[in-house]
Amino acid sequence: MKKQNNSRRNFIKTTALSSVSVSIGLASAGAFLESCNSSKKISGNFDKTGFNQQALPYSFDALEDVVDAKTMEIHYSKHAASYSKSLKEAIAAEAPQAKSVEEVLANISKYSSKMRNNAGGHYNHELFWKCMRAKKSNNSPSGKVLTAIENTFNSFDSLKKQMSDAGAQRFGSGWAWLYIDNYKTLKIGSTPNQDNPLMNISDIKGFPLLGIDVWEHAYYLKYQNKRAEYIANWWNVVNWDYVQQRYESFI
Ligand code: MN3
Repeated sequence: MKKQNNSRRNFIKTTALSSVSVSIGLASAGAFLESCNSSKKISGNFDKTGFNQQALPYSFDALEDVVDAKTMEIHYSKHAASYSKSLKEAIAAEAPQAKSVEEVLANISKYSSKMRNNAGGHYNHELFWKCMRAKKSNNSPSGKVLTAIENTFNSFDSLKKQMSDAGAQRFGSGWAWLYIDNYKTLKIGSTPNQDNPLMNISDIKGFPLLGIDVWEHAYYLKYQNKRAEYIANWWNVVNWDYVQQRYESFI
């Protein structure tokens, strides 16, 4: 119940700050929360992910100060390409009717470990490339997503600290996430291997807004064992416009 109360408070706070939503009023907010509390499946209105690898939205050397070109090339054209290829094999064998990666992830407990590893791997990387752009100084969120971050974590710096810690403390390979749960509350967490918050078997559940790959293949050539340094630099290339689009598709 505490969670619901917190979420109600956050929602009302966010609502009060939004010029569009001021007229909704508390009665509607209550009805809204009732609908969130139902067993409705987690899904944003965001475009669903297909099974083919999409073109990288920038050149291999575009993030050079933060992610070196060689790492980007191997990561995209070898590691991520192989998740897409193996996912298509698993889809053909186990779920030929499936239309999107999202629907597979929501039912991932029904499938093989090959499906779990590669559906997760493909989805996570397709998201990861779009979550980055060329380095910007003072790179930071703005607009509604910043308001939500400040309401939830007090400050952008606090979000960075918590998500950096989640990534640094993930033992072995995995991902750290900023995601939005079914109560429309922002959360931070991490998952092992190629799991993600859309999987019905995940300990953390929600719609991913931003993810950082903390597998060694994402940083080892440039940073070797210094994962925390890779994460600290990575904040300079986060594409907050894209994170904002994902956020607005969900709220
Ligand atoms: Mn990777």
